[in-house]
Amino acid sequence: MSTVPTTRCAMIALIGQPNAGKSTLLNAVVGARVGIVSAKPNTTRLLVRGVQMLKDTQLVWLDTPGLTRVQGNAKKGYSRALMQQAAEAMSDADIVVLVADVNQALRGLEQEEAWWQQAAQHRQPTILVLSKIDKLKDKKLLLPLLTRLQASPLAAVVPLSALKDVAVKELAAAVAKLAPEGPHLFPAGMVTDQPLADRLSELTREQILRVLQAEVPYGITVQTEDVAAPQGDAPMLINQTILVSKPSHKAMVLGAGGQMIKRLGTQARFAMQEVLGQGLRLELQVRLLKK
Ligand SMILES: Nc1nc2c(ncn2[C@@H]2O[C@H](COP(=O)(O)OP(=O)(O)OP(=O)(O)O)[C@@H](O)[C@H]2O)c(=O)[nH]1
Ligand SMILES: [Mg+2]
Repeated sequence: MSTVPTTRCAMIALIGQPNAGKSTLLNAVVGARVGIVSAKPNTTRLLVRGVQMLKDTQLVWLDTPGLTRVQGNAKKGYSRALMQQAAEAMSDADIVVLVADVNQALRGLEQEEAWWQQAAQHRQPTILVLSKIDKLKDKKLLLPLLTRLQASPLAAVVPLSALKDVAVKELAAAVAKLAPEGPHLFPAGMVTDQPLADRLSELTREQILRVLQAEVPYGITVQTEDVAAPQGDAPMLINQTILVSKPSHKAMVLGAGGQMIKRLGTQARFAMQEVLGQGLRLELQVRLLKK
């Protein structure tokens, strides 16, 4: 009698406040730049999927836009935001991973713990990630919290640093243990199902978020117009348009004497080269959206 090898597959939703480190964690587990990362809140706008293989288990991580806490009624605000922004990821997921910046959580612990307890009541197993532990000076502060959480319905609590690659493997192992049996959803070797053009647009938007002043990037969209394969000695050529909504933003994206767009272009090109594993030329133009 022949035995059919069992495979496992899980969809995992990464949920948490803006800036908690969800996209950094996604990139760390997948081992590639799949989601874009910046120090500004609300960097991620769309659902992004990243795929990780652990032996026979395929883990499909769903990165979501951060949830905004509504001032004055944290619980209500959280659940409303969950409904609106992360509902899709949550309903698709077999496992939910809540990501909370440990340094922030320790500042408003009562509210946070109430939310974690509530979130752990969902039908799927829920793991809590306490992120950015590299920034936590006094690690002893974690102990009473971890002890209290042992009594919660959370499937696991994992303190980690995605940036310094501390305990990221432990998280993946904890998740893999909960993965149900099932066929793999993505072919071997695929790290994301995001179309290449969108991924390249996001890499440029990432640089805009990192470099430009606070309010400017939020009104900006990047469109990939063309991706042309290398020809002879000429490398791959990518052409993108940065769409801005205000004339003042156009001036800021261009910078004095075109210095800013040159800098953005160089940095975005480096990121694209890393993702694509080859040299390329990037052409950027800025266009003002007509009202
Ligand atoms: N020190 C430290 N910083 C981190 C870590 N993980 C993320 N960060 C930083 O936190 C900031 C936000 O990271 P993101 O990964 O974009 O956070 P996010 O939760 O995806 O944010 P949104 O997409 O806005 O919801 C960036 O400046 C990251 O470099 C970590 O483990 N340690
Ligand atoms: Mg993000």
